Amino acid sequence: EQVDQTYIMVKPDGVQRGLVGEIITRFEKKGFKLTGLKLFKCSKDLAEEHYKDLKGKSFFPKLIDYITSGPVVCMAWEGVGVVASARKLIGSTDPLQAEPGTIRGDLAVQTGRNIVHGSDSPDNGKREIGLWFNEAELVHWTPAQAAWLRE
Ligand code: DAT
Ligand code: MG
Repeated sequence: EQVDQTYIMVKPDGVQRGLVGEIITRFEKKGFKLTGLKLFKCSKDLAEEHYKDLKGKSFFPKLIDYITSGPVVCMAWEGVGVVASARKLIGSTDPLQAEPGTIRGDLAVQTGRNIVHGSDSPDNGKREIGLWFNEAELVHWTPAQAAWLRE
């Protein structure tokens, strides 16, 4: 099977609210592999490149202000089906519509403060990991539990 990568980011509100550990735990417990992790303050240029598909939307300037307003936690996660599964774990863009049990469904109330980002396709996962990480910051390793997660 195809092993994919996804870029997950705890947004500034998630960091300020002390939810970093909780969010990392959801992906760890599911059984995906962490391959990159850092606390980071991003530039306006990087935020605009990351969200370039949304350039022109009325909320774009506010979105860029929000993402650059404080530190974020950048993560790369790897696994079979990780992109779609991470989107399910995260829940709908509007936290009020997100199902209970999802990160946004459990921990957030507004689209403009939805605490976490997840790539929407395997291609965007690769693109975004390339934007936010240097190759030297990514770690290729075999978790000890691998044989107990997949047959
Ligand atoms: P997602 O983060 O669920 O992939 P998206 O890619 O459509 O959602 O949008 C990126 C972010 O932009 C989203 O997390 C919050 C913000 N956003 C999206 N739609 C918005 C809207 N209608 N009003 C305000 N912010 C919005
Ligand atoms: Mg998106």
